[in-house]
Amino acid sequence: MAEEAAKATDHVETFKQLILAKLRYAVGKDPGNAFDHDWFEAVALAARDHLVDHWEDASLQVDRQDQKRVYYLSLEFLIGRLLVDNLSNLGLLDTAREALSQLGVDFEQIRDMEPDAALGNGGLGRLAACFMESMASLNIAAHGYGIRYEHGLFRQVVVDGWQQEHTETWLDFGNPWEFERPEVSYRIGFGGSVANLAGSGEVPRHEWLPNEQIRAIAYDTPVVGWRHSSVNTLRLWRARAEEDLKLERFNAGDHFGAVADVVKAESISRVLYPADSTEAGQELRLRQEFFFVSASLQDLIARHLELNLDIHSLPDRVAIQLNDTHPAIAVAELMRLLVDVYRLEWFEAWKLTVATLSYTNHTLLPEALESWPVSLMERLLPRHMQIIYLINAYHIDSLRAKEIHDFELLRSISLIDEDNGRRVRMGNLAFLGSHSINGVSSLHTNLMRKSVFSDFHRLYPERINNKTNGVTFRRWLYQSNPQLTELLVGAVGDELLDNPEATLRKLEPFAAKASFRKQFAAQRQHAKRELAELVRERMGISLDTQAIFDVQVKRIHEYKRQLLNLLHTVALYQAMRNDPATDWAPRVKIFAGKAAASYHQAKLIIKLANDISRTINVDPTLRGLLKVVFIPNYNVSLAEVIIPAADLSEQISTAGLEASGTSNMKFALNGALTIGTLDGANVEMSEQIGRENMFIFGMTAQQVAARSRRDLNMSAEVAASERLAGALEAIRSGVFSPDDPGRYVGLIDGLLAHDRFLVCADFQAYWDAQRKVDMLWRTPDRWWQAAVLNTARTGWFSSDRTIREYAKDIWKVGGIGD
Ligand code: 475
Repeated sequence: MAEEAAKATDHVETFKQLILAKLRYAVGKDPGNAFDHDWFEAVALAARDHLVDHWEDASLQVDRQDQKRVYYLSLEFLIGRLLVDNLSNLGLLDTAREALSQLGVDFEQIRDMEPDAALGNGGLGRLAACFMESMASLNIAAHGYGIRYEHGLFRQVVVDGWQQEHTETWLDFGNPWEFERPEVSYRIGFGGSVANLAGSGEVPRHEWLPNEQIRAIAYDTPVVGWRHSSVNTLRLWRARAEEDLKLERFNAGDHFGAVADVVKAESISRVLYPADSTEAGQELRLRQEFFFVSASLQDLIARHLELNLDIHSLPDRVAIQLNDTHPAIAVAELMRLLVDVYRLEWFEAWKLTVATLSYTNHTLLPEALESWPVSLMERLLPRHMQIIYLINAYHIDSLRAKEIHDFELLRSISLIDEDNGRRVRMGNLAFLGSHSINGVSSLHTNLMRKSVFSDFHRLYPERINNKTNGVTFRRWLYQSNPQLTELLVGAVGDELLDNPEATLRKLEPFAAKASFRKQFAAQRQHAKRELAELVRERMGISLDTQAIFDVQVKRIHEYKRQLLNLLHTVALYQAMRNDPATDWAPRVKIFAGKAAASYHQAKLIIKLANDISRTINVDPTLRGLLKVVFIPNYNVSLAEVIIPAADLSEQISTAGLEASGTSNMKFALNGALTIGTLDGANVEMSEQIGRENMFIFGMTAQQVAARSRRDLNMSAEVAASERLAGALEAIRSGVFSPDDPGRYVGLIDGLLAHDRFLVCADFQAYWDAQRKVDMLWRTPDRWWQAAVLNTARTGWFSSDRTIREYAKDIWKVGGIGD
């Protein structure tokens, strides 16, 4: 023990010296004049040195063992902060904390200096970040490929209850984690024409002659796994003009014209599209997609060939995962590279393409399905458009050869949609060009088979498979909730940290122990106080930490039904006022989330949450029984504070519409009870956790489908419920908007006339489930028993489990040393 302690002291001293050296020589400051941000940078750079050492070891190992590599192509990586993540996975968290404390610096304070890397909108982007961490932890040789957006997801500011979007500026103080690699750069073409060249014999050759060329420059961020098992690379591309300045034009006095090309080229990596679950549909978006796909494919093929490998062995050495259809143009670009550049014969190229690519679908919402006008594609990517036509024609030929002539079927699987002004369907392109197509929960995958891809599924029944999402426990338990982690380790042992999937189960018997439940509840109190402190500081609202913290945090979208939660809030408010004698359980309703800038209905829902909050929070007749807060600017860092503090997790989407959900898993892992519909991964959660330990309510996906075939006028549902009618009427008549009583008339009338997401239809079931929540809260023994069981039974939702399934079923890769 003494020896170990001496070693730890040694480490602290060494790390302290490293921090001081970074502060002095990399930041250019002395302890005497350093600001918090300077300290943050010094510590990050010190940690980065350690990353680099392991990084080199890892890449040497991969080369030596000729491992198959995984490439995860994603337009979004919603990373958040990296300091604690990196220190923790390096095993340096305590060392860094102690070193800083000896230097008189508060670790928590400098940790807050790091901006979130918000290069994503929501679930899809955060999943990519969890996967990167899991792949490193599992020793899988993987690269993430994406765009280094200069501006990530907008900063949400709430002014008078309305969302405003402000430019996000995460790079203002530089980014200590990344390495710019100016020598790793590729040309990306746009536009122009296609030359027909005489090929060998009968086979014509084609060459794309773009009329616009820009450059993609690589920026590498190391991604370290748990206990620095391995270090992978996230390679993000920045767009640059070929030439910084047109000198001739400048000299002729045209100062703006001289840099116009630069502005146009660099706009590609300027900003993340803020639409989530809606298709963006603009030329710049298609440019972003092609830009990062082309750079990534050129890069990975160059790496493959550098290892003296033949292009024909690509699928043996390389697996490329397409995160949704955003990178689906990869199908055509890989074909172009193989046929036009590497001169492979078409069908050989097609075989390699399909064997290399696989595609994950994240949503069935029709408004999210990507398609591009043929005219735009022809103008921007003329050779790719030809290739898409050819793929389509050969595919239809192959079906006809199998005696498949059904016109409707051929129409539905076509890559070209002829009904809406000729568009390229990116989902169909991704399906046809991939050997594996996966959904993200069991229900979602089954619905994929029955809906969007039903015809493809009939033709290729072996292609669609399920990979239920998961979350990384390192970030979403160990880092975000160290108090709970300590309690769990105390109960089931250290093994929890290395093998949580199996070890969490050992917690089950502790649910029956009163003393453990008490500690579990005490830990929650601690987390709730921290959140209450944040809310007080940021919003000046004080919260009762003895109340149920009832939380819905996610993108604002009608299908996620924040409106259902708000209707319950209003109904509860009215019930509490009308019936003060009832022993109501005290509640705090917590909302957070961003709305797409152009999504008016979602922005109105944010305003409504704020209007309700303003009215309810000051009503003295409630005696503090109910509070409502909408916390602005939801992001990864805020989630890390909110989730550990939740008692109740709201997962209430219209069944059949949430592909999986991932915050549902994070909440359950931290011991919150879920109130939710049988949607997405909630279904599998209820199988693992037990329905008796959740509050499941509402229509099933099947019932939703049946109800939606009738008209969606809700008069009957509303007439049947005085409570619902009362809540709707209060909102409609301006009780919460006295400054503008008509504000919600359209919203409520719309809901009554056409309730697309069945808010009214599910209201009564939701209300009843919420009363069960109150009842359980009144019997703390039972509540905390269920809470402990939630944590104990959520091990299966680790993204390590998900990634192992991808590795085995889709990528056919093992970890280093496996
Ligand atoms: C699902 N984003 C969740 C999560 O699988 C699921 C769409 C278009 C453009 C930009 N972003 C998007 C999504 O579709 C998205 O985030 N989907 C989400 O993926 C991970 O858990 O249910 O809604």
